[in-house]
This record gives sequence, structure tokens and C-alpha cells, in this order.
Amino acid sequence: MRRRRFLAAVGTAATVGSAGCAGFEPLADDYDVGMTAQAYRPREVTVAVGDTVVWKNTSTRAHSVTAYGDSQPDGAAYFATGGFDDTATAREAWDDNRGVITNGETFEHTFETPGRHDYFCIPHETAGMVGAVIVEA
Ligand SMILES: [Cu+2]
Repeated sequence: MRRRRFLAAVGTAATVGSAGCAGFEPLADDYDVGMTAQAYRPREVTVAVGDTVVWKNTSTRAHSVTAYGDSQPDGAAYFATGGFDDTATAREAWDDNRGVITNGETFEHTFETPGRHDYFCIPHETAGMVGAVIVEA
């Protein structure tokens, strides 16, 4: 979402200096959420409606980005690596090695609905690999 925010701010010079940067760690690459062996970094990001969040697997392990379908805001589009329609399908597909995001791969989703979007990594959920995208109106 950084790139999109920056582009959105170009037209108003007064806001360019501060737009989109507060609260985020400096990034060396073009992604918003990285992954360690069993965690998303950062664990939570806050974006605006219409922003695109980019995840990148910055670890050597296989992960997923899988939304908790039951806890998404009303009307929110479901998101998951592999493009599945719901959490149950994503979990089943994982057993067939689908929905995997491997080292160096990215996944992105554009958030159009305000609210908290919790998600998890299928193989590392029990190890606490969960995250959230908070979308502000
Ligand atoms: Cu994982």
C-alpha cells in the first residue's frame, strides 16, 4: 500500500513528506508484510480503504496467508493465497500443497471494506503465526 499511498499524495505537495509512513518500520523492499520462520512482520498493519497490502515470504519456509472467514467485516472480500473462497477450502487445499507462498514470492490483496481483517498461516497457526490488517475508512 505504500506505493499506492505515495502516488495518491503526489498531487498535494504539502502531504508528500508524511503520507503513509508513520508507524511503519523502514522497508528495504517493496512489500508491507514480511515473514519469519513462524511470524508475520509486522503482525498488524493499518491501511486506508482502497489500499493494497503486499505480503512477501522473506523466510525459507512455506507459509500461507489465509483470512479467517468468520471474523471478516461484513461485506469484505475473502482473501487467501491460492485464491480460495473460504477458510475451509483453503485448509483442505493445503493438504494438496496448494495455497503455498514460498521463499521470495509475494501475495497482494486490495482492501475495500473498513474494519479488522484477521488472517493466519495454515501450517503455523498453532505456533502463533497470525496477523491482522486494520482498514480505516
Ligand atoms: Cu507459516
